[in-house]
Amino acid sequence: MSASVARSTPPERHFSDSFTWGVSTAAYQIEGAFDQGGRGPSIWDVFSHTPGKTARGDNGDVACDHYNRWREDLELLRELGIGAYRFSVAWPRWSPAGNGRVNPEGCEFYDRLVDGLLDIGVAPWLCLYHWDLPQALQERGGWADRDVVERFSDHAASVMAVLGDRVEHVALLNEPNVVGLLGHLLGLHAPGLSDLDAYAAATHHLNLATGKTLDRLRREGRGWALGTILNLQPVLAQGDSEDDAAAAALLDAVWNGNHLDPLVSGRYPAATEALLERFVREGDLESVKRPLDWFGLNLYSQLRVAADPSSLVGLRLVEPPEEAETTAMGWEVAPEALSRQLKEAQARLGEVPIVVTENGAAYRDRPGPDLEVDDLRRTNYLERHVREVLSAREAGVDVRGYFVWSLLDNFEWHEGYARRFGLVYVDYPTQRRVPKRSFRWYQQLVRSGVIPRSEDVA
Ligand code: IFM
Repeated sequence: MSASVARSTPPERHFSDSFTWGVSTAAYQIEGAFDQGGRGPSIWDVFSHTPGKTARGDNGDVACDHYNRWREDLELLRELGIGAYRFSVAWPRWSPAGNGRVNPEGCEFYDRLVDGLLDIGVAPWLCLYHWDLPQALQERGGWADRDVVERFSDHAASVMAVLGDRVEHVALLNEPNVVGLLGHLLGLHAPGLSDLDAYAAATHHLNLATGKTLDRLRREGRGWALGTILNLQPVLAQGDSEDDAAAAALLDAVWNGNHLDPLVSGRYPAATEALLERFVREGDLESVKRPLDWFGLNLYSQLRVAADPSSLVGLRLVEPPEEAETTAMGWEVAPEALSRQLKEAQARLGEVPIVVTENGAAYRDRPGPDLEVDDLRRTNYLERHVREVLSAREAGVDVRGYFVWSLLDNFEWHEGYARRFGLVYVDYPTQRRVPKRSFRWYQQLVRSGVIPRSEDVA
């Protein structure tokens, strides 16, 4: 064999062809067109239009204008070469008042999007709720009102009646823990409440909606792969004291346990049971404990916590150590958290396959003269996290896919547009899209199944 042939032997693949590579987005963060096509107002329209709620008063009115530019965005997906695209259906675009009355233009938009994805060979992964509750439902109590469980289940059935002939993978809720905590207790996200009862009620109703809707969609017998998505993070105690350990256990119960525990064991964590049980009716928890066809894990970082008797809840979040690398969100870069969380989730879920439905990093990207972005730090973040996926697989975790958050820079909720997560830079004034280094890195990974070194991709 000649030396040139020997040199051209491709490196051994890290991932086989059956592994799903994707990117994730969410309706409110990219669509814009808030008053186009019969869309109704969502809680995020109201929240982001309330002075002082978002950085610089940013809102999703225009966002990436994806509603009008989706064809161009599909071209990016094609160029990227991924097998799957996770997007969410905006409930107020589908049913403006959230009462089941369907908006034909909204339906048509998603109908065309799904067809467009299939035309380019990309599997649509549909998420039924990514935080944009119709404002009309909020006015009736939103997630804190038990009636929302039925409304969500009707909505899910309505969406799947139209799109379910072409969509196989369906995620029910995206990150209910963030909806509960940031939206109902910390007041940082829509609907902007800081109310312990509202938090407890919303937490339980989000869980109940998951269980009841799983049953409802399963009863249709259409063979959909039904899953749901949690944002989980390892919680580290700051010191060795018992108090710090107790603080970590409490935060773990609140952040990770309040949604994962009832799903897998039909119980709330001991630490939060008393708070939540006021909203639990007979039979509820049996309806929440459901086997999933797949579980979606969103992971970005890990949390550090210390006991703090002066705080209302007895604990405080601790900043990452000075030497730690952080992203523009202030989140610690801790790739090992991903393999750790994958192993823990698998141990809790049993045989359920896991998909990393979000992972990515925000930086304040500085574009060059032609708007090109050399985002080596993001590329490196992704490389290190994908290596952790590989190591979790080697350790026996059944990880079937990985989705980068996100395809495009977009509206990062109360942080607005300055925090960029995209593989593609969006110049908001012109809406020009420019793929970054991380895009090309991901493209190579997807094509070859081999993890490229971030420095090797220009
Ligand atoms: O942008 C969000 C997304 O909507 C939900 N998961 C976390 C991302 C980054 O904060």
